[in-house]
Amino acid sequence: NIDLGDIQGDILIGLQKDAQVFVFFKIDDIPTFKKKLTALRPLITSTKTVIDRERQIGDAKAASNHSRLPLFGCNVGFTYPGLGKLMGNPNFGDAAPTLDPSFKGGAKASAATLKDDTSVWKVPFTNGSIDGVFLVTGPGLAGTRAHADAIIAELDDTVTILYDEHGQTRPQRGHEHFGFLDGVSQPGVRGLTKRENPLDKEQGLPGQDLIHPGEFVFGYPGQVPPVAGGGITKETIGDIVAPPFPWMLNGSYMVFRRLEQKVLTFRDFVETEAATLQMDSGMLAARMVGRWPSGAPLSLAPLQDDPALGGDKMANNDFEFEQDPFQRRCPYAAHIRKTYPRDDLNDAPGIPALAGEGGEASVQTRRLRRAGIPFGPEVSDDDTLGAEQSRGLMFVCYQTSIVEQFEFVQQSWANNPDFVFGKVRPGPGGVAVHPGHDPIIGQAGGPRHMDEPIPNYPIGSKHKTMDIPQQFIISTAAGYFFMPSLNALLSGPLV
Ligand code: N7H
Repeated sequence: NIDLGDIQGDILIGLQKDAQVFVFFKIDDIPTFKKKLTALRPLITSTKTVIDRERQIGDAKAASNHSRLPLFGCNVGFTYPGLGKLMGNPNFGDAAPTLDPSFKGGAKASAATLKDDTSVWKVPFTNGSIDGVFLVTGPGLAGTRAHADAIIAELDDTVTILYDEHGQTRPQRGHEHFGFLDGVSQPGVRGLTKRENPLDKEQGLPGQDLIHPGEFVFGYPGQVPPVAGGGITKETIGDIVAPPFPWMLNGSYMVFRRLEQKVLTFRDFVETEAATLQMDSGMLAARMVGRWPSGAPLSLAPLQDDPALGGDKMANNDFEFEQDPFQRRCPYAAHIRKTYPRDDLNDAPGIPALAGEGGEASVQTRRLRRAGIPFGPEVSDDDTLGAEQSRGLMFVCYQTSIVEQFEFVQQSWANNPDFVFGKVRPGPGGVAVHPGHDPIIGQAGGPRHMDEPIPNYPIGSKHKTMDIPQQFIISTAAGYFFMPSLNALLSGPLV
């Protein structure tokens, strides 16, 4: 059984949010801060509370047709230096070999590997000064801001606020700034996510594979990576993912990234490139993402948007990629195929462990629970190409291994033009053409490319690789945090 009352609410389900204030702080007065933190604990929203609120919101919707109840949430996380302060030992992690090395090193230490340019990062994220973050959520900005202010006031000068920014759902609710519906696909959590078809033990919503909870919270069984010789499937139950320290039970690592989206640059690129390729610009953008703006997946709707499908949660995830071996429906490099290739690796050649079911078993060890929110103004007359206001996504994701989950997806998949492995086609002169970079989040520290922007009907008639000279998404801050259990905020070495 998952201890829902002990796990912070943003991790497995997500706090209810149309607004979110991110308060990054440094601890100045450690003993007093610890006392204040324990006093604030009743305000920390658990997963159980999130579930109760889902019910309340559902009831309110049914009764009066509006769902914006004044329900405010708060979660808290600490960086490695922050935990070191609470533990009274900056090197406490040396005692735990399984503590995630990237968490220990901090996001900036990983920047070069991930191809982040830290020269454009917000300063507090570059100098190791951030100890923790409060994630404060609510139905509207004013109330959420007031709730955040009240929490900060409680802390009573025991901290310095180093960075504070809010996110907000866009007028086109649920859509990110490029215009696509986000939050369509999340890994289901075995033992928590409702199975829509009670006879299907392996899926939540249709197509939503259930993942063992140890992938996202410490203290539960995890997924099993494949071994040569086979026998491991995506359903195989793994060992308990043990917390590196006992007080890390029911906790999770959180990756935060402030990702600026150059919306005009993206639109301009798509228009210009579509004209060159003599194709519809909406289709080109959809082929870069892997879904249409409505959320409809290209795998099910390859030629035009299908808003009914996009909005239908019983259908909009019900697909695999293996039925599309020539990337005619969805390019291998499309954002959703790169970041969650589903069964694509089942036929990866040359890697025996990945043969057959092993391929998908390996993919399921790389899943993320995403919980981001857009930030910044809508595009307006104040924006010009090359000089855009700052807007984008406050990206947040949860996992029990930053190295094997977030960083692996970003570095070994999105940034890696050879992934999806083995998915090559013969190019001019017999040279293999690889899938290319994830055109949305892939980073190369220079020009990128993506194969097959045009749907390939009839097969092979329109092979094309698209050059992408610029980035549309730029990381401007990042941090790695640990989100402790509610019990760890009440007793133990942190308090
Ligand atoms: Fe992505 N976008 O607008 O193009 N993402 N993403 N993402 N993303 C997804 O399925 C977007 C980012 C994943 O299960 C959708 O929910 C933007 C990072 C994963 O099929 C859209 C940014 C990472 C999935 C976007 C951004 C990921 C996913 C489709 C940054 C991890 C689920 C809607 C500004 C390294 C794939 C949906 C699946 C989906 C966009 C960032 C990962 C529209 C704008 C940094 C795993």
